[in-house]
This record gives sequence, C-alpha cells and structure tokens, in this order.
Amino acid sequence: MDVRAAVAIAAGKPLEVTTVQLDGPKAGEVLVEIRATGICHTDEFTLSGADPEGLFPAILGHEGAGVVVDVGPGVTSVKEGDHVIPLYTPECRQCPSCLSRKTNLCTAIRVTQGAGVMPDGTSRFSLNGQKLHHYMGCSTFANFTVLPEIAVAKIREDAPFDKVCYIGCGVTTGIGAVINTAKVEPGAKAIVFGLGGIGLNVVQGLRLAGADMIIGVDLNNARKEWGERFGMTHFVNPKEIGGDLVPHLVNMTKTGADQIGGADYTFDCTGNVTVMRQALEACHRGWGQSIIIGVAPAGAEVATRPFQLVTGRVWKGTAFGGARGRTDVPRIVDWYMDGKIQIDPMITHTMPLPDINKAFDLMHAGESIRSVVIF
Ligand code: NAD
Ligand code: 022
Ligand code: ZN
Repeated sequence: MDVRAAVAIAAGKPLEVTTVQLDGPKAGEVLVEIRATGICHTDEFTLSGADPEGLFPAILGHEGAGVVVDVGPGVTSVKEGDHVIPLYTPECRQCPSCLSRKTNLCTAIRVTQGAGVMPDGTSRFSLNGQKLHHYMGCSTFANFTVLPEIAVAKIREDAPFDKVCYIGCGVTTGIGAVINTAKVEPGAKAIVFGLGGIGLNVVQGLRLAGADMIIGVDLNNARKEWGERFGMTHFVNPKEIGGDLVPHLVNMTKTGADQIGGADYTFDCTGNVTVMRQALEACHRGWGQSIIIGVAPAGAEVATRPFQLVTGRVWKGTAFGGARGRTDVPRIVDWYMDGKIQIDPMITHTMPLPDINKAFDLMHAGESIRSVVIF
C-alpha cells in the first residue's frame, strides 16, 4: 500500500515527506495506522549523522500512537481496531531477560531491530523499489507502519493519540526512572539535572512518589517555571551560583541532624558526561543513587574517583525508564486519564507531517519541550 512518510534519505539532510510503499503484516506482525508521533532527541541524533549505528535511508520516529488496522497470521494479543502505542523496547515475556524479572531489555528481536529490519530480516518499507530501514522497531514518521506483535502496548480507546504518543518514550522514561529504576520513597530528596522533555517527567514522577525536596538544575532560566509547574521545589542555574555546583547542591540538602548532605536520588537528563559526574557526586554518602537517563555522544566516557562508590554511592542507568512496555504503558495511560500525571502542557508544538522538519528546528533552538505531528 501507499503511505505518507517523512524519509531520512541521508545523514544531515532534512526529512523528505513523500509517498512510500508498505507491505502488509507477516506472521506475528501488526499493521498500525499512526495517528500522532512525538519527535524525540534520538531521532535528531540519528538524523544528524552523530549516531554511529544510524542507517539510511530510513523512516525514523519512535514515539507514536495509533490503531491496529490488520494483523498477520498467529497474532493473538491485539486485533483490528485496538488502540496501541509502539514499543522500541519490546516485551516478549519469554526471553531470558523478560523471564529474569531483573531487566526490561527484552532480547527477542534485538539484533534485527538494531539492523533496521523486521524479525524475519526484511523491511516492509520501500521507495520506488529501494528498501527503506525501519527505526528502533517503530518508524512512526509514517501514517502506517508494521510492528512485531510484542512491540505494541494495547491502550484504552478514550485516550487522545496526540497526547499519549508521548508515553511511547519521554513520559515513560522520566516517570519510570523514578518508580522502576530508583524506586524513590516518600520523603526523599532528589536532584534532576536537565529540565527538558525527560527531566520534567522525572520531576512529576518524583512528586507522584512523594519526594519532599525536588531540586532542578538547568542552564536555561526559562526552565525554572517549567519545573515548578510539575512539582520542583528548588531551582539552581549552575552559571549563577558563583562557585562549584556539587558543594552548593550538597549544602542545599543538609538538614538539622544530617550535616553530611547529598541527595537520596539524582537523575541525569542531559546526556552530558560532566553532568553525570556531578550527579553522582551530589548523592548522599552511604546510600545515594544516581540514575543516568541521558544518552551521551558516541564514544564519550564517564569518570569519578572510586572513593565515591566505595563510600556507598550507586551509579545506575535506565532504558525506557525500566518499563515493561506491554504491561506498564497501559497503566501510565490510565494515570494520565485519571489526572495523576500531566502531559498536555509539555506538548508545546503540534504540526502536520509536511512541517515535521520544523520540530527539529524548535528542538535545536531549545524552544520546544515536545513537538507532536498529528497525521
Ligand atoms: P532536552 O533538550 O529537552 O532537555 C535537556 C535539558 O538539559 C535542557 O533544558 C538543557 O538546557 C539542559 N542542560 C543541558 N546541558 C546542561 C548542563 N550542563 N547542566 C544543566 N542542564 C543542562 O532533552 P530531553 O528530551 O529531555 O532528553 C534528555 C536526554 O535523555 C537526551 O540525552 C535523550 O537522548 C535522553 N533519553 C534517554 C532515554 C533512555 O531511555 N535512557 C529515553 C529518552 C531520552
Ligand atoms: C529514546 N532513547 C533516547 C531518546 N529516546 C533511547 C536510546 C537508547 C536506549 C534507550 C532509549 C537504549 C538503552 C540501551 C539500549 N538502547 C540497548 C538495548 C539492548 O541492547 O537491548 C537501545 C534501544 C533500542 C535501539 C538502540 C539502543 C534501537 O532500536 N536501535 C532500546
Ligand atoms: Zn525518545
């Protein structure tokens, strides 16, 4: 069939909005009509050419929501008409990783997903007979896409596509990092580095978890108001404190009885390795945990003195907020529909598919929290 898509022809070039061909779903696959998609940093990272694993030509996009319109042989968990969110981290419930209960990083289709093809090793997308790569197993920058059954989460039908698409990456990553990865408890003190599309969701996750002190750190003063809107209690701009950031933050977290100071939990939502070190070192001695969410540039390395770890600080990372997509994503949609979490104000820009390149311009300018294409 013919579908409308934004094609990443080559690294560093704008997306080309055109008609491409999509083959129907094979065994274990579903055809989904994408109704809305967010534009996330990793799409930009790949399009720019900075991602060494980026494949071209490809249909990017991994933050979508839509409706199942056809299913291939053997599909049992979803049917035509079901509303779904594509999952770049699938959940097969059968591989050693899923069965371990210790990680959300399902390995069932990992190799083919990374190679930009469906689990049978072929692509469903083509342009004038030339193969197009799938992206992160999702390819949501098209009004129809084919996905493995294990890579869709079935959601309630009253949820608006143009909002819940954000649960496909940013919302789940931020809230999940707090709840699944850090397991933050009521009364905790936390620091969030970077108040963008991920950090603001960490902030609202911390409020949901009952944290007492939520310090936001950002170089952009415009992000102070944003943080406060979702539960941030204190704001620090590293450029404006006239001294080192880590001791400043540690001081802020000191309370009467505890003059050691440091946060119970810190989160890097910048992808900057210097910030990652600051986030670890701003943790409380003996128990503080620092969670890396940001994706650093290719080849980057993190450093600290081993003493930081020997004295009980814990360094962790998280992918997709540690969420098991088919199980956890429908619950997060419920939280949104029940008013427990907010999404609408973070979607600062919407546009039709032909204007998708504007979303990348807004991201570069730091003007948007999230842009969403509505098909
Ligand atoms: P964003 O650009 O919207 O936000 C980043 C924020 O960090 C901005 O407000 C910026 O001003 C601030 N910042 C930059 N440098 C800083 C510094 N040195 N100190 C303090 N603040 C600084 O980006 P985002 O959409 O929120 O994404 C953040 C990161 O999370 C990206 O690296 C993205 O790739 C990553 N991410 C990871 C996962 C995962 O599963 N691990 C999922 C989604 C996104
Ligand atoms: C999403 N991300 C950043 C912005 N939006 C993001 C990028 C990478 C990962 C998670 C989120 C990630 C962490 C660990 C892995 N990935 C490896 C997973 C594994 O090996 O099992 C990751 C994922 C997908 C892909 C590449 C890397 C891909 O499909 N190409 C989850
Ligand atoms: Zn993303």
